[in-house]
Amino acid sequence: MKITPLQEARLKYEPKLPGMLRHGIKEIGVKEGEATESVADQEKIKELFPNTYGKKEITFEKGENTSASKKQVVGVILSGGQAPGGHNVICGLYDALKATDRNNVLYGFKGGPSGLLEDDYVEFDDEFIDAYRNTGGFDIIGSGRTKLETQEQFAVAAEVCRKHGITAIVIIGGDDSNTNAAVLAEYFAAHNTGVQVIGCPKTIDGDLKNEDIECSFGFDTATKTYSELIGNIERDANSAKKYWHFIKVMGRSASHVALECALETQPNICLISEEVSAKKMSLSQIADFIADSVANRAAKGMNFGVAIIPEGVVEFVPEFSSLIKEINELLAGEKAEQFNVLPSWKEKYAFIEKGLSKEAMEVFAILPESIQQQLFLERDPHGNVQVSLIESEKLFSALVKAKLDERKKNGTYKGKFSALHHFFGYEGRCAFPSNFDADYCYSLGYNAFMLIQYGYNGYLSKISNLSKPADQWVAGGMPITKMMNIERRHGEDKPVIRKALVELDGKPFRYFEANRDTWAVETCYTYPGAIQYYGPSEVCDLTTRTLALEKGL
Ligand code: FBP
Repeated sequence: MKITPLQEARLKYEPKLPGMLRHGIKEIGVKEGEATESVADQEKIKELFPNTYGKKEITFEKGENTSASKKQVVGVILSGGQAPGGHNVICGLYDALKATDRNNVLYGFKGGPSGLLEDDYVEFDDEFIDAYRNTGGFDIIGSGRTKLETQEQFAVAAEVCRKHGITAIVIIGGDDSNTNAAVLAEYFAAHNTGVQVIGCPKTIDGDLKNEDIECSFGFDTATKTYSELIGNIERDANSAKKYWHFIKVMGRSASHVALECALETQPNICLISEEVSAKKMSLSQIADFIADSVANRAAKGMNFGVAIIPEGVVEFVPEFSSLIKEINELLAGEKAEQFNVLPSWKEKYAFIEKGLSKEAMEVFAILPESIQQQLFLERDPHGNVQVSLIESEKLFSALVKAKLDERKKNGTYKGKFSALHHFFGYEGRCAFPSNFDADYCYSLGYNAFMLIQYGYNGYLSKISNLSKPADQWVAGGMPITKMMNIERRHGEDKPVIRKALVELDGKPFRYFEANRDTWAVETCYTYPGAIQYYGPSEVCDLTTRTLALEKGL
């Protein structure tokens, strides 16, 4: 296969490990900390995880490796959406496993968790692994979104492990996948299978973080990739001076990605879903907020701008969520058929008008027709509206245009408004991992093997002190149950890892809030440029602004 010069150079890059993991494997000792408690609902979580609850936090340090020596056969799974650096988790895991004993074996289950259930796997060797070092993507074994959550699935997984003599499973995934890793770990312990489960925190969305996990991998590279593109667009906007760019960025629900991109590029507008929800903002209020920026800039002769829209924002607008609920009700069961056979949009609209409440209809009526149709025509297999498909960047630019037209009529606005639309999501999920993600991921994988070797089960691989140079990073593990609480999911109380939304009293948001009024009116764009892989450390090893601000830098 032909590879490019950058690919070739990246294959040779040597990821940096935390200082304490740089000694030979025989010199990695372990220090156990305090026993842990879950972040909430302690009694319930303890009852659900009798074998894995309350375990101790652990840290690795230079010292004698006191782990029992036994042959390790490890299976690894990539779960959920792609995130840059996933390959390096596997490379780090493989290197630590082989450095411990050449006879150890690493299997990769293909296509996500379903690979484990279907016993579909590859066995890694040096040549295989070497072709994927420091590369983006999950194509080494593929990923999938099958959830490992039922007792039947766990029994199948246990049988596959027994068949291959597997001693541990590493699950690389987000909050849901790691929640399921904890449940699987408990099952394996309760059934004396002898199989350990270790999780690794992955997702570009950045919503798997807490007092122990400073960030999920992939967030760094993805946000740097989007920020490069947004910066380029800002420069174009400031050159051409004729377009407002509405840019939707990925992040299923939390707005960490949007906020980080805003901190990197200082656009005129960035919506933060968590704020929209806290302030119970309506679509009309949001549109006015953006229109004010357009008008204020136009008054200064600047008929251009950049607005960042987080992917999940519409679900955080209370009146929009109510509308979605009513639409789902309106088309439940047989009613969907009655709706579908109506021959024209006019008749369908009449059906909708009759079925929705007055409040819901008011919201529906202000949506552009293309979005109205999207809500009714593109539905998931359960018949529900696919909110993630809504082109919110187009929705908001249309609402802003309507506001400006009104203002033109009453003489309060005289500027021009010409909008262009973009969606940045898949562009960032498989980028070459930044040095930060390459190092962090390799360390997570290497560290996961140390947790396995020391016999830990139901732990998340934890690398911390990430805002410092890698030699000062701290390696260890945290029981996944510590991060759990009980939440209502699909009508049932479930133990889950708490999803981290943007904290409105957190330092990243506070910084943004303190500056955004100026950014809304002036042109304060910053241009991060492309990720740099080679050169001075202050250019190549930069962490995200979010992490820096959270750490008080
Ligand atoms: P994970 O939570 O699995 O990491 O995936 C996150 C994400 O990239 C979201 O940002 C996005 O909304 C979603 O996946 C897209 O999913 P799909 O890959 O199925 O289109």
